[in-house]
Amino acid sequence: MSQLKATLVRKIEEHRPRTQRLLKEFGHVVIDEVTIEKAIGGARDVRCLVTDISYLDPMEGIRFRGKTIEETFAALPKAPGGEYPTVEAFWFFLLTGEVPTQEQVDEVIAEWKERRNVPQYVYDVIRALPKDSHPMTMLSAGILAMQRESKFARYYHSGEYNKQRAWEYMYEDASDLVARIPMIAAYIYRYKYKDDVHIPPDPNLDMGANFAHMMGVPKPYDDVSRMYFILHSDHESGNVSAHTGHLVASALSDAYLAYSAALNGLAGPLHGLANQEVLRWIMDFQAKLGEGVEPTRENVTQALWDTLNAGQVIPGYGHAVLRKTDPRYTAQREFCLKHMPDDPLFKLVSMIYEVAPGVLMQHGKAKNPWPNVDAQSGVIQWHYGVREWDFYTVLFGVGRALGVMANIVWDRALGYPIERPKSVTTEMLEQWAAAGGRK
Ligand code: CMX
Repeated sequence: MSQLKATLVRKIEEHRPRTQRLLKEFGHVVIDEVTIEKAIGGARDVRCLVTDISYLDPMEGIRFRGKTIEETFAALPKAPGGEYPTVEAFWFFLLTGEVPTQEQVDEVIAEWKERRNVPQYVYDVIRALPKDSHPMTMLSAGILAMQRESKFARYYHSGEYNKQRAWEYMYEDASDLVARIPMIAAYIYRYKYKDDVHIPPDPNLDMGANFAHMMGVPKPYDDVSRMYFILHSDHESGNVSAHTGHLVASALSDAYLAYSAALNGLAGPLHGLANQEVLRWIMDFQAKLGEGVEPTRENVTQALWDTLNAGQVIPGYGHAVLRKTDPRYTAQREFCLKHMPDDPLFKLVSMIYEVAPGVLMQHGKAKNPWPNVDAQSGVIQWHYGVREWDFYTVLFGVGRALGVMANIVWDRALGYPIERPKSVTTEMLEQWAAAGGRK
């Protein structure tokens, strides 16, 4: 058994009694209330999901396994010659909550190389789509097609299915999926935008470096990829992609079914697609300014108001939980300040950051006027030559796989049941409103 799996076995055995005790002895304890506003308003803030993989504080931002982004980057072993940890080290940490040794990381790196082979029929499915299909559609279709490989589904139908052991098969699928998804993403990129010329994987590289290699983008894109995948991995359980993955897997659907569905949620413009929308907004803005006209605080302010007055959202700003600048934004901004401070697009993104919160506050609608992860991510890709911005959400999808997969492994380990919230009718709400509450 690998050291990762052995650690996971130990962690799961330690954890199971905690969940069982909470359910048996304290199941009746009230932890939240649901108002009419919350029921109509997308269950905002209702505490009804449980995960230990990450936690999002509205003011502080995300913590992975109890560590801030800074602490996570500092704690995990770095890639050789790189500034950032390997994705494999982060996967070990996300799954187990323990910081791996270099030896443990090397074992995961070797294991992912064994697991990463994508069957040809998956590529054939992608190629069967019209080439101008959105790359997120291609990614979701590729993951869905790969469902045939599911070890969990095979186990379920074997007649030997045992709830206690189900997580091990989910772990197998989850590990295969996280090792394969960068291969599929790089394939889509080269297929769609690089004349269908592909670069074979390099057996000497970790996941982030191999992804950069297969994309055909030189250093420091290896570190950019590591940073990007780690930052986008998880944002607790209630966001659309994480929640969709959890929901679909709760029906004992396997990891491929669950993640294809999660990707479809990520592809929405209010969620992951916002990163491509940020670039599109900036390009539209520059095109409207015309050649030779420099962006200024005044013309940026005007463009932001034009967007709001047209009834549209400012992409990359606002958040359902966060109430301050997203630390994932800040982490990427720090990367830009260090590696590309004079990039004109970065300067423009920084100018938008100076102006947009004030505009949104004056507009008075958004509860959070501050930037989220998507406001800053595209500019880094653009700088290193990945300028096909409709691809950016695919990169988000590769990272998000880590969080969703870690969560559904634990969902099975802790035996979480099928998810089934209760709905009510508008008439019921009206009756309870008149009565001052549901008696
Ligand atoms: N620009 C303009 N209006 C905004 C806004 C923005 N960036 N953010 C919120 N608002 C508006 C909402 O549309 C809503 O308007 P209505 O009352 O007319 O419906 C009002 O402000 C209140 O919304 P909220 O409670 O502040 O925000 P929500 O929790 O409903 O939605 C989010 C959160 C992220 C969908 C929203 O802020 C938004 O649309 N942002 C722009 C898109 C974006 O960047 N999404 C990426 C988020 C991160 C990620 O998932 O990747």
